[in-house]
Amino acid sequence: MQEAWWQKGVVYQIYPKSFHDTTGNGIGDIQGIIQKLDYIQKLGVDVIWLTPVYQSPQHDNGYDISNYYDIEPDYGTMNDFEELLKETHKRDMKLIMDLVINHTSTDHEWFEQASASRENPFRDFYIWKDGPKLPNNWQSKFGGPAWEWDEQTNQYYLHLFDTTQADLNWENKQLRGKLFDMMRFWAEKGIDGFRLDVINLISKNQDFPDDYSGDGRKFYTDGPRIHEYLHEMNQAVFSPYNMMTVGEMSSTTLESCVLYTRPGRQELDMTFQFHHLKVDYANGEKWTKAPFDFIRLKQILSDWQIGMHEGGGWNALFWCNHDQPRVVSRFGDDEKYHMESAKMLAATLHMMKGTPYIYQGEELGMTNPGFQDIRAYRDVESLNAYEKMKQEGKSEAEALAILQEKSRDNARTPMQWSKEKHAGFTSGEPWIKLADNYQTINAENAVQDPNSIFSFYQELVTLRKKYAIITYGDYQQLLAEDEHIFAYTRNWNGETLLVVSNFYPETTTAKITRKDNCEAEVLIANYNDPVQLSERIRLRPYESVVYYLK
Ligand code: TEU
Repeated sequence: MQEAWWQKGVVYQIYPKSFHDTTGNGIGDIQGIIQKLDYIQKLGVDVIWLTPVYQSPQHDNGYDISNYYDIEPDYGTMNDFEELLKETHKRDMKLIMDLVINHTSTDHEWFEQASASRENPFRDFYIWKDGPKLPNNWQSKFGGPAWEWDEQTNQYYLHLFDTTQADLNWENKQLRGKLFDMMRFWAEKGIDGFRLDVINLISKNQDFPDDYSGDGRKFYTDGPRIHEYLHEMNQAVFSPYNMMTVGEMSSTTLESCVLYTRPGRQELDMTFQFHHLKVDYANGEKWTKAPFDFIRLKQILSDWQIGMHEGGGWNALFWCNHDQPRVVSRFGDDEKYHMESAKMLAATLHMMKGTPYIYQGEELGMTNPGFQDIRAYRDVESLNAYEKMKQEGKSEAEALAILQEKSRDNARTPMQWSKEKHAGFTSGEPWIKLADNYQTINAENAVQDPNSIFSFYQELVTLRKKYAIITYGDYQQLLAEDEHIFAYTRNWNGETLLVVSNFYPETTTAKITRKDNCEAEVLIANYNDPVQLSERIRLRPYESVVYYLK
């Protein structure tokens, strides 16, 4: 396989709204990112992924774009963006932008045109169906039917997300051409790639059938023409500009992701999949409270490690993003073993094969805020889910307890820079409340402490650069049935990595069968006195050790 720079890279994700505010309006901005570039560079990452900063009414925090060609005024101007790009490149980092092309905002000019009359030339850029009864039983991912009635023209339009996010009709060649032009506009500015929002949903089954066993997703997920569209996009934009691409794949399969990312097919470079982040959904339902299924977590990650390796595809590795609860609160312990468990989770993921993503604040071990009041929540999905849970008979307290664990707002509290007021995020009133642990969990403390979670992430990034086995090695799962330990080996070129992590607060013993007698070096560990490799490794609470054997 041909070597690509991003195979050795690490990506840092920025959610601008919550990163750093320089104007005092309580909303992060592009100048705020520029001020913090040195901090990001210190982490050693190669790429910054910026979630959407295009013009948007912000019903879904920028994933509802009203103008692809300009910057949201709350975040700054095009000049600010160009300065950010220049300053990022100056520090030897790359910048990829978020591309939301499954849908636009209903405030986008195309939709305004399309909904003006049935004869409008833009009508076919969206998906319209006759009423009066709903065209099918598909459900919006944010709750309720996926169809909204348009009074003006007496038809329904499809929206897989919010009612203000209308799905684009990818069957229309002229639309595809316009989207590719827009992508080339950003490529010409010199950006280094794209993260493609819910990109595996763009091709819908044109019969729009009812779904008798689900919410409709089987008729548009990894849909009929998806590979054709991605290849076309690749040839029109990604290949000519030599871009890095990562596709966000909703409810996808391993088989599809191998096809999306196998280099010869010229579609995408890598994919995000979410199966490992549904192991705490009771009966597959997100809005539930359930302990996470550890055996399943290991199995899913291991299957994807092996499957993508054997299929010649490439994984994007992540625990966190702007849609997910904080991992230390989710699979670790955000109180007693905060430091140990945050580091253990990091090591377990970063030693896998793929390109790791660090979501802002993850490197500090930022936690879920545990909001006690529904008025603290901002996210449209959470607010809809709260209402629905109450309608279904849950008490306010029960519904809130679920939001505390599952809400996307868990990831969206302001970045904790210092112990100053509002954690140094803003001099005004933050658009969303902070977690109240910022006095202790903050960047100022972390960067000067060689023992911090931040320093540990720094070390993980450095190791990836130094040891080719982390990039290229294969993967074998060990102790698949063990209820406490996540263990695996990587092999490459006569070298071996052995990763052993205790996911629980009890001490436990890992029995590792070894075929060889060679000396093992500890590459990284989250306790200062890690045990030497033997056939029985005693692991303390949340202990993680990575051994290197040659
Ligand atoms: O998310 C896609 C998506 O389906 C989810 O991760 C979503 O948050 C989930 O259904 C929650 O249960 C992407 C973006 O990352 C997200 O922020 C946007 O809201 C969404 O697409 C629509 O553009």
